[in-house]
Amino acid sequence: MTNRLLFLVIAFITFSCAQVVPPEPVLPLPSERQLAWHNLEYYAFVHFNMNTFSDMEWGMGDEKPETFNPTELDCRQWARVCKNAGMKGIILTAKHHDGFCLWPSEYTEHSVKNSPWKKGKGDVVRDLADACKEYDLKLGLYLSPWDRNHAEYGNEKYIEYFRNQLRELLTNYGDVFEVWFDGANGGTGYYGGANEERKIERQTYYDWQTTYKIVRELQPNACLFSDAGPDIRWCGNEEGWVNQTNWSALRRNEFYPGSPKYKELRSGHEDGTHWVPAEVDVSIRPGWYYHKYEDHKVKTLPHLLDIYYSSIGRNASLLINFPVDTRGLIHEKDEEQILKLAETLKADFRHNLAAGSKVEASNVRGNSKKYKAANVTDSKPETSWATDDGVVKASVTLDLGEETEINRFLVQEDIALGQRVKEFTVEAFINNIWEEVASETTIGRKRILRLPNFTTSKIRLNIVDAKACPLISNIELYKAPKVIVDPKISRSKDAMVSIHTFEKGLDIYYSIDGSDPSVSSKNYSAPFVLKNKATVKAMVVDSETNKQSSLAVVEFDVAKTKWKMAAQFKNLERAELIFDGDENTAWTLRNEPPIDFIIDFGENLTISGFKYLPDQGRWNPGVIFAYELYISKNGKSWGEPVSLGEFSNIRNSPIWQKKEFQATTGRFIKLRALTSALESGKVGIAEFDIITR
Ligand code: FUL
Repeated sequence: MTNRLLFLVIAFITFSCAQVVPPEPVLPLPSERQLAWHNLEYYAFVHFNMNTFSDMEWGMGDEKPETFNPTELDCRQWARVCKNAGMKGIILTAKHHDGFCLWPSEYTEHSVKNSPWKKGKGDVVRDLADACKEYDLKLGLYLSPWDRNHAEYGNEKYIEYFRNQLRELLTNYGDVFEVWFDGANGGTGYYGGANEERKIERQTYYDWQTTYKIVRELQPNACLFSDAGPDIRWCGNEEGWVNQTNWSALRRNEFYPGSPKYKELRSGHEDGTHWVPAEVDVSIRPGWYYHKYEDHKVKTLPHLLDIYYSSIGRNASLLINFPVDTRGLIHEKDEEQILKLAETLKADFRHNLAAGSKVEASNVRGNSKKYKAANVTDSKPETSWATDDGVVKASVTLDLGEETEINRFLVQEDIALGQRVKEFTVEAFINNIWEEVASETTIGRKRILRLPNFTTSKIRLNIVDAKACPLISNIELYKAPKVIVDPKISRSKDAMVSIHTFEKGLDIYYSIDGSDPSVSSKNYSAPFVLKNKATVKAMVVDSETNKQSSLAVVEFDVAKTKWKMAAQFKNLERAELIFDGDENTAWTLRNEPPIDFIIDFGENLTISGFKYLPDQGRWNPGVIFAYELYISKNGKSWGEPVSLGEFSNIRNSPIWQKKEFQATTGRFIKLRALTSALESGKVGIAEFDIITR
């Protein structure tokens, strides 16, 4: 190119760029600190404090500092797990509702300084701050506004105390990226020995504006979290999701910590006045704190994947909690599951199939290069495709150049200029016809659609409605491999065996003769009848990749088709739940033990053992401890128990219990629950089964 030509080209580009007017921002806008926070996306919560040792979720405040005594506390292990999981930071419960402080606060004696851990010389906040630095993670702090230990809770003096503690935390531990203020506030407590109920005026007691100023002054880059922001809002549930429609805008002044309209936090407001994006907080176990009895209830990979796609995939950030255990470590089972999630996400987003595609749009702002369609695939978040003012209906088409199989569609708006899109669809060019594969509402910072697999050579994003001209910064396409986890095998009362996979389109091979199934075994297509005693083994295979799950094995005894609860109970329909083959339904009795459960098998059976699964609900409402078991031919004369004793450790480990005894023939069985394993004194049954000879 001659110099003159080069000059003309440069002059033309400069001229045409100068011509195009940038899109007006759509209010409200995120602040710099919020934009930085958005980019973190995924980070950890750690609930570890006095409750870990008192085995509670909400301590009363009268716990003794001597009780806090982790044996192997290692914040570097937490940091290592979080780093390996792909998380960007850790938020620690420096003080929970029971008031115990993980740092040696100079304003209270109720802290680590009076615990045996490190002979009172320890500081968990310091240890974590150091570990985060070492592993290049951000540090966040949870300071409970409610304090069931403090004598002055409810009056002005407590607010002073709370703010002093906040100052300590925000001054002594380096940079803090997020300050977490819980909405749970006021109620019964120890309160320095008063042991009473203290109600506070949620909207005024804390004078939050003054507290926020302290955070701004000491940690100007920290985002403030609460039900009402001001920077980040709660997502309105603790299960791990936001609504598909999710605005980062909120009519913030209508909210305060603990306000009753929390369900609106799941969607934000289209006409929100402030930028207050949602953060999804969820624990990897049912509880926030560690309880041994939840060791078998760590969320599985499919569940964690659902959470990921229902939070980060829906314009929210994700805060997954680890209930650090009494050793002071993230439990092995929690680590195993979170790493499985990390590995699966890596595979899901390994190859961006949109890269290198030819991109065209129905309208480009000022016909300029600056807002050109190809900006959506240039992997630069700062460049976007935009349309002319007034053009909200517009589409951008990616020509992939060849038939490509896809099942994930990822799209992002340039939120620095506000969240705009109200409605969009995705179409694919399948067999020479444009077919709609998704119809959705908001996008925001990131939207990821999990779609069924389809093959296409072109894909199109249609913006159907927006607050103003759309600004799309990024589109990515993926083909995530199928998730291969063990299948679930169950049998209903009417003897039908079902085998379930997490994903559709996978093959299940099974056997009922005890042999290990292979790809030449029976292929499962629908529930089948299994009346007799048999062991069902099943595995899942992805025929495309030949990837196999490990074996799921369930031993079934005789079917329960004819079984009836023969004892006299008011609520006999509930009794059916213990035969239904569903471990998640249970029958809990109102009365306290001793209680006799008498079952009529409808025929004589020779029995050499029984199995009992207690209620699997979060709070284990009914668990039998001591028992006796009788067998009778006529349901009247029972004789001596064939088995008696206790389900040792059932409170801590409410898993299947199995008891064997000398084979005895009879038509009736009586399980006498003698005592409960719980303080509530209640007993119940999720599933009951027998072992026949
Ligand atoms: C709730 C608290 O009451 C729970 O104990 C837990 O800390 C959770 C993150 O927030 O509101």
